[in-house]
Amino acid sequence: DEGKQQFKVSGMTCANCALAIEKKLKGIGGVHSVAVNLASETVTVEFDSSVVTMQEIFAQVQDAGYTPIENV
Ligand code: 9UX
Repeated sequence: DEGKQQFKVSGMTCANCALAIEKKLKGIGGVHSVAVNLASETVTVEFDSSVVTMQEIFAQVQDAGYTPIENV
């Protein structure tokens, strides 16, 4: 099933942060697209929810050193 979710990320303060999160999330199986908006500190992901969960995506954001805040 195709899922789409937008969430805020705390600690993402420069373009390299945004790129690091984008690369990290694009490396997850089942993630189809990642769009990071630095100005609004939001990330939008499209993913196959039968392959990967938001829980796993949040865990990967944290593993990259950032804090996923909440779904928006
Ligand atoms: Mo920029 Mo982000 O120097 O952790 S990469 S603040």
